[in-house]
Order: sequence, then C-alpha cells, then structure tokens
Amino acid sequence: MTIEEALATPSLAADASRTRKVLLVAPRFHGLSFWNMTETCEVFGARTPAPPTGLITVAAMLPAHWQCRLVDRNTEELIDADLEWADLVMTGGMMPQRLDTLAVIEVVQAHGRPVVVGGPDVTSSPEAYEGADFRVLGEAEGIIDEFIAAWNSGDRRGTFEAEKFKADVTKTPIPRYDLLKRDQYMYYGVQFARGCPFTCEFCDIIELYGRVPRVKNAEQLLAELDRLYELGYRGHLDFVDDNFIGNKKAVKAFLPHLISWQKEHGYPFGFSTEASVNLSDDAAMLALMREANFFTIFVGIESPDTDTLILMQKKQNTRRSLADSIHKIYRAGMSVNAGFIVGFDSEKASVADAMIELIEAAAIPVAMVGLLFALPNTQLTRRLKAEGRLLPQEFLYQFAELGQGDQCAMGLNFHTARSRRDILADLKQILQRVYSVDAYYDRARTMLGMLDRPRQDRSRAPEFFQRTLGISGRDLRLIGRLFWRIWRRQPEAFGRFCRLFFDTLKRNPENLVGVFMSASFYLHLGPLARHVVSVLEKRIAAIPEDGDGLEVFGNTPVPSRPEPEKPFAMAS
Ligand code: B12
Ligand code: SF4
Repeated sequence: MTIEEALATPSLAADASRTRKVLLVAPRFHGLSFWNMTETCEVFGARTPAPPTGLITVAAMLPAHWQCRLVDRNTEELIDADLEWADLVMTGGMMPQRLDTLAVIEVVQAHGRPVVVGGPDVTSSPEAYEGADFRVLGEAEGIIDEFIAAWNSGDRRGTFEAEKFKADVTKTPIPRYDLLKRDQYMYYGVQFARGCPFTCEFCDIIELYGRVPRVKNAEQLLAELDRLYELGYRGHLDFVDDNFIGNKKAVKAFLPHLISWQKEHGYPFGFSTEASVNLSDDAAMLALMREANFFTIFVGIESPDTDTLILMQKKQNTRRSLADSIHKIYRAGMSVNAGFIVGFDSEKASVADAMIELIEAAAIPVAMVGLLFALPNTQLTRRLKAEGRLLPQEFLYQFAELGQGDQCAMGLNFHTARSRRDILADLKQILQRVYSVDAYYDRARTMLGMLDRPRQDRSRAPEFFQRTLGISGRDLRLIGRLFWRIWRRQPEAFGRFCRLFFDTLKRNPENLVGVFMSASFYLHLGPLARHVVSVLEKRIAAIPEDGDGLEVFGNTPVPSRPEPEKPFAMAS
C-alpha cells in the first residue's frame, strides 16, 4: 500500500496523521580500532570521532509530524526512559557495529517496542538481522516511504528492499543535524556523492552504492552547510563520499560554488574526504580543492607491489610513482592519510620492507596498515567462496576476544595463499617500524616541509582567533590540552612534538594545524600499534606447527559468536 492509498482509507488516515515517537539508536562500534581515535577524541573534548550521518539522514525522511530523538551508544547510554518514550526504534550501521545492533534489537523488543534496522551491514548481510521487526535494505531514499505506508496500515513485520543504485540523491533531505550533540563529536559528515567508478576486488562500495557516482546538486549541498552554520557548527567537516572525485565533471562544477560560500562566510569549515590517488594527476581539481579549504585526504594505496595492485583491480595506482603522487597533494596544501593492506594472494614473499619504504618515501604519518579482510558481498568474497577458501564469519570473533583486536588485526578470514604466519609477521614488522616515535615524527616533519597550506582571506570570519590565526577559539583551547596530554601520556614523544611545533611556527605557521593533527593522532596510534602488535603475536602463537595454517584457540578452531563486548545493562 502506498502513502496515497493509506491516506484514502479513513481509519488509516487518522492513524497516519498521529504523531509517532521515533528513537534512533546508533550502535556502539565493537572494540578498539584505528578509527575510534580514543585519545585524539579526548584531546578534542569529544567522545567519538563522527556522528551517524546515515541515521540522521533517515530521520529527515520521516513524516514531519513524527518526533525524533537520537541516542548514540558510542557517546551515551541507552536508558529505560528512552525506550518507554518511543513508539518505534530505528537502528543499524556497519559491520563493527553488528554485535551492538543485535543487542539493541533484543533490548528494544524486551521492552515491547518494534525495531527497524537498516544501513550498510544490514544491506550486505540481511540474514544476520532476521530477528528485527522490520529490515530496510539499501538506500533509504528509494524505500522508506513503503515502510512508512506499511507501518501506518498496521503491518508490524516486514522486509523492504530498495532497487539498487536508483536512489535519487538530489531528493535526499538535509540530515537532521539538529539531533546531534555538538560536544560529543570531533567532526561532522556531509555527503556530496555516492558510488565509485573503480572496481577494486575487495571493496563493497560498488556493491552497495554502484559504479556510477550519483551527486547532489550545489544548492542542496550548500543548504546543508547553511543549516550547519545556523546551528553554530564550525571547524572540520568530512565529505563522506566513497571517492570524492568519482565524478570529476560534477565535482569541478560544484567546487566553485563551495569556494564562493566559504569566502562569503569567512571560511568557517575545513574539509577532509576520501579520494583515489589519480587526484594527484588533476592540477585543476587540486587547485579548486585547495581554494575550498580541503586540508586532508584519505587515499587507498593498499600495496607497493604492482602485481598485487593489478590482481586487486586497482589499476589507477599502477604506472606511477605513488610517493610522487602523494607529494603533489601535499604541495597543493592537503595532507594525506592512507590505507595499506597485507595478505593478498599475489604477494610472493615478504612485503614488509617495500611497504615501509613506500610509507617513508611518501612521508605519510597516518598510515592505516591492516590485514586483508573479505567483506561480505564483494568480488573477493565471491571468489574465495568459489575457491572453497572463505572461513565462516565466526572465525573472527575469537580475535575480538583477544583483548579487542581492531579491524587492522582482525583480517585474514580466509585460507591465505602465502603462509599465514608470514603475513602476520609482516604486519607486525611494519607497525613496529612505522609507529616508533622517531619514524612517525620524521614522516610528519617531512610531510609538513612539503605541505603548502593556502593563506585564506578570513577577514569575514566571525571569531577573532579565526580571523587572525585561522583557528577557532575552541581549537585554541584544545592546543593547550594537547601539550599537557603529550607531556603526561607520551613523554617519549614530547621532545619531538615541541621541536616540530617550534620549527613550524618559525618556518610556516600556516602548517601549525598539521602539527597538532599529527601529534593528536599519534596519541592514539602509538599505543594502538603496540596493542595490534600484541594481538598479532597471540595470533602467530596460536598457529600450530603441524596444523592447516589456521589459528587454534582452545579446542575449537571456530568458536561461536561471543557476547557483546559490554553486557547490555540498561541504566534507568
Ligand atoms: C564515513 C565512513 C566511516 C567513518 C565513520 C563515521 C561514523 N560514525 O559513521 C569512519 C572513517 C570512522 C569509518 C570507519 C570504518 N568503516 Co566506514 N564508511 C564511511 C562511509 C564512507 C560513509 C558513511 C556515511 O556517513 N554515509 C552517508 C549515509 C547517508 O549513507 P549510509 O550510511 O549508507 O545511509 C544510507 C543507507 O545505508 C540507509 N541507512 C543507514 N542507516 C540506516 C538505518 C535505518 C534504520 C534505515 C531504515 C536505513 C539506514 O539510509 C541512508 C540513506 O540512504 C561509508 C561508505 C558510504 N558510502 O556510506 C563507509 C562504510 C560504512 N565503512 C565501512 C567499513 C568496513 C569501515 C571500517 C570497518 C573499515 C574501513 N573501511 O576503514 C571502519 C570501522 C570503524 C570502527 N570504528 O570500527 C563499510 C561498511 C561495510 C559493511 N558491510 O558494514 C562502508 C560501507 C564502506 C567501506 N568499505 O569502507 N567509516
Ligand atoms: S577506489 Fe576506493 S571506493 Fe572505489 S572501488 Fe576502489 S576501494 Fe572502492
């Protein structure tokens, strides 16, 4: 039944016009992770890096007379009173949130409330969420109206599946940023495009959002910025696009509007995003992004080995010097964080030295190096399954029990081509080398030496410190906190940090923000690297000399799903 049909039925029309109270619950991310940036968040006075942009986007699609509230389990507890208030709970997210999503479903149902799940993991693995009352699969724009109509017509169970890649993102409403509590997050997300034109074998983006990037229009995106500005938000905004330059023509048409908006408002926002490395080939794009005030880019480099890049279908990373490409981005004024993966079939021998050399030559301080993980619903997973090499999902839960392995240490959910022990040892060696204090700060210094941040006209900025130093008052307070925290928590890095700070202050004060970012990331990444190394050591020790190469913990190689990391106690 459509909304129009439902409204034509008198009793249902009365029901449809009733206010509903919808509680959105963002599930907690499981375990320690490269991305949860715990220590960095503490410096920023935040509790988690970023808000659940998907859930607040869905909230904006609900009928205007429905009331919404958000509880983010990464920053606060879900209490009885929240559930008693709600008529309906909506939840869901990505894979590392699955255990908590399942726990939320149980608790909500125990309170006699219906629960709707959606988001990338629900879409990729709907079978894991059969217990939910409603499952909404795919992009909500294409399907949420059907759910609303079904709910209004009295249905209390169902699965709704959007047609793939058909959602018209030019109709996506402004996310309900008003539901967020500002101090809980380091940065907010905005989305311009969905989808990526490339076909990397391990990636689920193209399965979830398609290969033809769909973009919002400029007015729509600027209206989102207006809303954030009105709400008083300033500072870091992440374009959560899968590949910001996926549709270059559309982005180049949009960026001049973004630049004008930034100029008119005195540059209240600094942007980050994710882009493929061919960004470095496009001088015009780099110049536009620089002028719009993009300050950092996440790039998937994956491997130093050309054969491996070809096997994973990442041809855009071949036929180039990866280090030179990264340096071009630095010279355009943007720092680079990059992803690297170990464990591909084509690795003939150790890749550790080559990967370390590349990370050092490119001077990438924040390098996310992890084990290959076959995500559900990818070309890689289908191939491994066909080859009989895919391990059951439960295999990985045992590493979660090893003191919360993060996603970097949780990979290899398949029978590897190369010795498993050697792959794990490679990752261990890489992390030990690249995250020593000296190696990290050396890369940060080299990167900052190349980084050419623009000097923007900030005369229209509303805050004094933004006009003079390009730093908001809030950020300035955080700098004091950063010095104190490094002194207390990472005394071994304090000397290197101070030297980098004073050098940059003398040579290029525009780059000071880069110094603070690098140092605050290292507060998290230094200890995280040591933790991951300890998990890898346990994994290596659990491989029997004469076994089939898989880790064995206790008597059962494949244990059942563990309980959620924190017993889901309700606070009243
Ligand atoms: C930003 C982002 C992050 C941020 C997280 C910010 C946050 N707090 O959410 C960071 C950088 C921290 C991150 C990390 C990771 N991420 Co991530 N991330 C993204 C990215 C690029 C954008 C997410 C976003 O905001 N999208 C914008 C919103 C509007 O889209 P959406 O969430 O899909 O929501 C739509 C629908 O899904 C649906 N929907 C969403 N929620 C709900 C709920 C209900 C009830 C309903 C009805 C519908 C619904 O409706 C929305 C509108 O259409 C996505 C890719 C993508 N395009 O979404 C990957 C993605 C979500 N990440 C992914 C992964 C794997 C990870 C990591 C594990 C590893 C990695 N790739 O680095 C880590 C784990 C982090 C951890 N702590 O453990 C996968 C998830 C795959 C899966 N099957 O679950 C994705 C899909 C892509 C990818 N391969 O990287 N990520
Ligand atoms: S370039 Fe990035 S988003 Fe695009 S397919 Fe490859 S890994 Fe996925």
